[in-house]
Amino acid sequence: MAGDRVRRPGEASEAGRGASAGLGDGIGGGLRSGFAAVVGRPNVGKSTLTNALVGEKIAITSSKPETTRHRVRGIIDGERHQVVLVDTPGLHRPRTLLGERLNAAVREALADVDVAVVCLPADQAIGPGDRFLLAALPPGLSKVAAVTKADAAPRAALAAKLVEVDRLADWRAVVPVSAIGGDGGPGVGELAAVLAGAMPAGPRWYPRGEATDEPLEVRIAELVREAVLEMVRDELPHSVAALVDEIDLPRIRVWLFVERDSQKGIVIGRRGAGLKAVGSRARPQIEALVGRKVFLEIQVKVAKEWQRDPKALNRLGF
Ligand SMILES: Nc1nc2c(ncn2[C@@H]2O[C@H](COP(=O)(O)OP(=O)(O)O)[C@@H](O)[C@H]2O)c(=O)[nH]1
Ligand SMILES: [Mg+2]
Repeated sequence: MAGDRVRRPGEASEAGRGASAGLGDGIGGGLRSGFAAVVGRPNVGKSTLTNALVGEKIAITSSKPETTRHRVRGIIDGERHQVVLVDTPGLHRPRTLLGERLNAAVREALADVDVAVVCLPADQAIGPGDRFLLAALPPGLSKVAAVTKADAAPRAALAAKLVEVDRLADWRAVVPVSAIGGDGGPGVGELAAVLAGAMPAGPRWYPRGEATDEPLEVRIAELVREAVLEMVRDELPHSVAALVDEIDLPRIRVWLFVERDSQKGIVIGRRGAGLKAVGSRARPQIEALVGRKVFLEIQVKVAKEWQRDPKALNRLGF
């Protein structure tokens, strides 16, 4: 890192670097490169699959819907290809201004990709949500079906599901994948190869070996939010937002926003036990990310109705 002080999101910083870096080894080299949007209903395994394809945790995951709140880019690098994956929030019927902005983010992510990876879980029926999503894809966009959570369905059910999915749309390929467990998991390598083959001739959009273009502050805030999601249940997950206020290593100050005083109590816990649990879960992952020991200072703030407040949403980066 250039210095130990990192700027806050929104300010110009090294992390804000655009997608134009690394154009050196260009089209002449026979390289295939492009963008693939990972789409699907909430909770179908988009972020887990993105991480498995990239080979590094770049997007947080959880069993709670709406875990992914912004577009996360992950990069698959090969000798002769580069696939930029765009993990998206699930497309759904919006209930709040936050929900509307999440949907807008998905539509924007789809506008100029080369292929859509449509995630359909093997252990759930295809429903109106999936059809809504398929209909919302830009016409003519190349589509690959990832039948996710293949490990969660019995063999016969998986075979029937693959046939059902195959009939649903005009796919470039239908690939069953299981993204949990080490080393990617069954189908992940095959899907990566299909995506590489779907890319047009083009330059390397990102420097080789870069797993994501997510700013460090965002990755840290996300790891803290994931730790909170792990701890809480029910409606609270939707109420939590995290923002890195300052990085002054080894000290990192994070603000956790909740919507009500009662939620503040839940997150902090008895004698701070809740916050302590959040810290011990997130800290090792953050230390691995920055490559040194850190002190996490987490402050819980109540921001009433932040999900419906345009100013608060802007501040949190939505
Ligand atoms: N059994 C199984 N569970 C998975 C798999 N992929 C994801 N999950 C679980 O499904 C839930 C939602 O995953 P996530 O990636 O956050 O879904 P997203 O909302 O579509 O991004 C989490 O609890 C994951 O652990 C998989 O391949 N197999
Ligand atoms: Mg997700």
